[in-house]
Amino acid sequence: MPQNNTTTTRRRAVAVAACLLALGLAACGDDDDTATADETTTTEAVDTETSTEGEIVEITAVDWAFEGVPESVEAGTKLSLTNEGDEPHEVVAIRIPDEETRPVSEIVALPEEELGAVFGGEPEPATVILAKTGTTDTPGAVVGDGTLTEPGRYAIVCFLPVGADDAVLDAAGPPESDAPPHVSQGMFAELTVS
Ligand SMILES: [Cu+2]
Repeated sequence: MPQNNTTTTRRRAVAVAACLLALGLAACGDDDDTATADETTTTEAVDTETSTEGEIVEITAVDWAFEGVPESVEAGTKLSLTNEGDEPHEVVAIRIPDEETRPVSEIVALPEEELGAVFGGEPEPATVILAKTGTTDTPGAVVGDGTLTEPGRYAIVCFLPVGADDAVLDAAGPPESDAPPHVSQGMFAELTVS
């Protein structure tokens, strides 16, 4: 595994964590180009990955909701994101602390400061997968590789701003937008890893 990939992943995770705490800003842009290199390998490498890691669950994004999210999956399951909407979408998968029992639908509606309390102030997504319109996993995973390894409840959320186009996934830095994030339009789901 390339060394600089780890660094980039880490940076991205921190950026996403900051975004989570600033839900209203929806400032979750892709600030690196490393994912582009993965494009050619992700779609065709499915067979080898399933044999070792287990199932791949294909989630579909529309404007603005997730479809095909199972209630629960086994640890080691890998997520894939197909975008059938007219805007770019992302899967941000964040493990919910065990002591938190409220459903995701309540958690995502919390004010920023309470949201910070839920995730201990520094939520680090287990994985983040980006998908431009009309694609599957393009550019793909920018945090982790789409695999959920730790059992528990996960929030599946999209923080991209309403009205954005695919360029936000290529932009350096967060998108400049005052538009509400997709999560505010109902683009969230709950998934249990067992
Ligand atoms: Cu979205």
